[in-house]
Amino acid sequence: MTSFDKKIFIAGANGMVGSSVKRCFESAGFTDLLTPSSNALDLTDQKSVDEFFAHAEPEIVIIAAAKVGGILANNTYRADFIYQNLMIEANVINAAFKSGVEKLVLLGSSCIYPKLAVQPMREEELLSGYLEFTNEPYAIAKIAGIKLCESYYRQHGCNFYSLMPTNLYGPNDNFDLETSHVIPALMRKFHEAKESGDASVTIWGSGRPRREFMHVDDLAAAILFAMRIVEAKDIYENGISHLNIGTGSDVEIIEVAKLIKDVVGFDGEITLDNSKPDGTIRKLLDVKRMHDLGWHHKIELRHGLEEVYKWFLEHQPAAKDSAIA
Ligand code: GFB
Repeated sequence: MTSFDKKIFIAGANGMVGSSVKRCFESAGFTDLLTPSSNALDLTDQKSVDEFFAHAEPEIVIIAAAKVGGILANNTYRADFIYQNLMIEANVINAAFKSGVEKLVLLGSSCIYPKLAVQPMREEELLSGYLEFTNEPYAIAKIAGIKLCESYYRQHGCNFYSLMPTNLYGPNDNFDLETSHVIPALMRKFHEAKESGDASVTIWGSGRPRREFMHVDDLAAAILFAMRIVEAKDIYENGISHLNIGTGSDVEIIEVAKLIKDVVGFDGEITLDNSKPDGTIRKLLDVKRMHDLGWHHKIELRHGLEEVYKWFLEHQPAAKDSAIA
């Protein structure tokens, strides 16, 4: 069992994932959390990262820092997504190795799997086919991160491994309409349409793709669970390179749109903008391994959406102006 006085560095502690990890670890009783802001520590700068590790000497590292965004942001800012994510992962993982960190957990995304992967996607599907074009740069960077952890384990015996969450939503999400993921975008669109009495709200694509959505607090609980009981050797010696974290069920985008419309209380129509990309038609994770270990998600979609809408109402307009985490 991880003792409560371990010095834990949460990289990206101000983002949606990192802030949830911080809340979760604090309420579990961990007292020595290092949570520098991105202004205080630029993770894309190797020298700054090396100096931080030499000075702060964290014992455990959770990499929740990443350049993230929805389908359009991934497709548009392709260079930023691959460059920044590669730099963050390489700098933090190498610094963790050099300073003798006991355990490191890197977070990725279900978009690491091939576009046409067998559904639900088992961990073994990694690198079995070509990627979805819209998020290929981000996915390549995250696959590089997985392989960095695995390589530091295989060459140096480091206790470093990766967890791959499904599509996430939650408080502190990015509500910018161009760069956000679908849930915050639709929540804001339906809310603003309700406020201004609009007759309809337009959603991107055909509405037919399916996505698996998980509340970020379920991910934070999974990270804590894994940090306590999963070692790198449990993963790599079983022939896989990471563990999936998800709910095990998915919905059509049009269904989630109707759900959000209902939660927000918008009475109008939903129209489709087919000029926008659909992305992968389906990406449902197989979460059997985490279930077998004893972890299970707790927050069902409808309830999670209601909670996040409450949060949005309390935090707007600041939420609307939030930048990419
Ligand atoms: O959430 P989203 O941007 O992420 O889009 P992805 C999911 C689906 O919702 C796509 C549709 O089919 C979108 O076309 N959609 C409908 C919308 N209306 C909207 C809208 O107003 N905004 C947005 N953003 N989507 C990202 C990847 O893919 O998901 C990343 O690009 C990462 O690499 C992340 O893996 C979790 O699931 O398509």
